[in-house]
Amino acid sequence: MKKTQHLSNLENNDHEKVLLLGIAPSHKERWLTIKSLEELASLTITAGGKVIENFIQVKRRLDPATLIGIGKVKELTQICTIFDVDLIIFNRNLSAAQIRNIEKITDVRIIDRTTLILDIFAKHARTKEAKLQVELAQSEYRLPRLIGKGLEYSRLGGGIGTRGPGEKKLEIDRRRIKQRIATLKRAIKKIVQTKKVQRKSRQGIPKIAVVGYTNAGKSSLVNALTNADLVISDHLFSTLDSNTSILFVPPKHKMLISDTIGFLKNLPHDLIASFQATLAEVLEANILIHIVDATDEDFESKISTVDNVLEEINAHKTSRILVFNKTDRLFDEEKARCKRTYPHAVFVSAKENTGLATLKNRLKDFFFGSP
Ligand SMILES: Nc1nc2c(ncn2[C@@H]2O[C@H](COP(=O)(O)OP(=O)(O)OP(=O)(O)O)[C@@H](O)[C@H]2O)c(=O)[nH]1
Ligand SMILES: [Mg+2]
Repeated sequence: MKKTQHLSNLENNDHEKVLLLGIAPSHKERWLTIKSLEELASLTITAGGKVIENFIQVKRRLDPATLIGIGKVKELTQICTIFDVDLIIFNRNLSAAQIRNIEKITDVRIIDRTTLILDIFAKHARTKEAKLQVELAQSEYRLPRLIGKGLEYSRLGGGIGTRGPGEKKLEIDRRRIKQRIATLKRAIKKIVQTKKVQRKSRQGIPKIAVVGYTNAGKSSLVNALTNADLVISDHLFSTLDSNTSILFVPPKHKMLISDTIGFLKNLPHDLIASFQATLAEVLEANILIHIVDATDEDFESKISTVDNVLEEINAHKTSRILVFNKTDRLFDEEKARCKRTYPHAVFVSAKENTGLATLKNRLKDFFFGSP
């Protein structure tokens, strides 16, 4: 069996060969799975992998041991041999037992969608805030997935001879992770408190937070509006913490604008909860700029994903300005259609600095009323 290894740690083998696996509940819903595999492919590339093949299985009733059933896993094994696949990424979450069952047959390493996202987070975490939050998310994801041989056998009624060291070691691992989670939570709480004090000193200054799907152009917009020097890249989740900059709006207004972590479809609740320190900026904002990549053919579903996450973190009641970005890449008729559908939205290009004056005016009107 191949050893478990982080995708981002593969320095000598930059492009691990990856097969993506999606499960559709019916033929009718197959296109949704195709769409989500496209996103999984972007995530895989961001993590440093190379997508060799996609595998979609239509299955309504999942097999508890292997999800797709032993027959399909065997078929998968053949494909992996033909294409020399190093890693299979499932587009849904798997239990530790499921991973082991499938690995046993395929002899190829298996990871799930959340593990992939956490891997990218670990790769991109630069600040202390981001690093602590990512480690917390990883530990919380690992904890319920720690299953030792002893526990597995005793659950199956294996009895004598199956308990012992396996289970003991497992208990120690579990305790260690729990202790680490507590330490991380304490450290994050400290950051939250420090930030709270900082925010208090800025009381009275209007606060804006930029939210949106990952890669929509949040950091680019903040850079374009202010003179910040935030990291911009075509990779997903380039930003993992919040950065606050000062925004000057003529003639003499000063506001604070925060760039934040991007959202993604089907983010596990625990993972969102781990980013408490970063999301505090969103909760404290007087108004949110919800930025959308106008060139994304699937932007409507991404708008609703962002709406859902905002609801989940209890920020859905905050006022919001919808901003369509990357309009430099839209044809005139596409832009006109979008304007008809979203008459209250603002259309900008963070790259070419267009539409920014309109956005600033909207913010000014919100905070100070129209003249
Ligand atoms: N054509 C075009 N590209 C843009 C525009 N704004 C941003 N981009 C590109 O979109 C990609 C993502 O931009 P970022 O600003 O990093 O996006 P983000 O929302 O901060 O992304 P994450 O932090 O990774 O969630 C980069 O390749 C940018 O160059 C725009 O107005 N037009
Ligand atoms: Mg960013």
